[in-house]
Amino acid sequence: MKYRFIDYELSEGVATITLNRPDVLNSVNADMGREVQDALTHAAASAEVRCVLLTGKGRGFCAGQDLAEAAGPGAEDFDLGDAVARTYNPIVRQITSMEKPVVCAVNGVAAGAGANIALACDLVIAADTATFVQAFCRIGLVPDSGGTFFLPRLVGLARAKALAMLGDKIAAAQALEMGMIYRVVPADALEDEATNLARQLATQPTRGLGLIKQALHRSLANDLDAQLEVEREAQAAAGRTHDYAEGVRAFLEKRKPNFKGD
Ligand code: T3D
Repeated sequence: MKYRFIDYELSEGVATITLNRPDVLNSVNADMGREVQDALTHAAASAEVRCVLLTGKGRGFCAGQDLAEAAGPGAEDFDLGDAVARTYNPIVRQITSMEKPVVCAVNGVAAGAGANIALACDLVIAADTATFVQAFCRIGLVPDSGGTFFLPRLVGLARAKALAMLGDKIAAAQALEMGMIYRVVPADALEDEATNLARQLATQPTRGLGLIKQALHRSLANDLDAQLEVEREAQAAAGRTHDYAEGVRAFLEKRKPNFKGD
């Protein structure tokens, strides 16, 4: 697929997906939604890709649904549930089910679905100038894109309710302090820091990282007994990888491992 509203670049094992509608803070129209899904499908399937980096062009990360499109012709007959099913749910499912790490570099405001797509990623690194807004309540909507799932788990129910019902703009430092994101860096260092983080992850045992991600996600719905079984299964699978054999060999030979991702 030829992309109009995103950029896709592969370098050193990292597939960088850049949302590219900067004039409207990278808000998501239907075509951009399809392009992001196509790029994620490609990144998930490609053995060359060992980490995905999601970011935005310009002064925003993503302002959620393109409200001009949502209010366009035929809007009165439009079922927003269909839009969620067609655009946002697939993207969040792709990010969370991908068996490789997904880093999100939040370069500016992340609002509505844009905020929650960021929170669905595995490691969220933000510019110190970035902000997060659960903008949905401001226009009479409900957090989607996994917001009602991730927010209470990340920040607790009390703070999740306040964020979702007040729709306040939260600074990156506050998001970090709440446990919503992983790291905050100076804005002019974000690109380098996020790229280095993604490249570092791309040199790690990809299959093992995928199993870690899957096990941690499954823990959110499991009791301890079920989770111990998830860990047993994951360890069995990790133990069959070439990277595990290489990791142990490198340790015993007192050298750096050369992981291939399989
Ligand atoms: O509808 C469905 O399909 C269901 C799914 C819903 C999922 C959702 O994401 S619902 C939530 C949608 N998003 C929002 O409600 C956020 C709307 N945007 C804002 O509240 C503000 O723009 C921000 C807080 C994000 C940033 O504010 P600020 O002051 O930094 O920038 P700005 O001046 O408001 O925006 C800059 C431009 O981007 C501006 O255009 P202009 O005036 O320069 O021509 C603005 O209209 C445009 N823009 C920003 N967000 C959107 C947008 N255009 C379309 N859709 C947007 N979401």
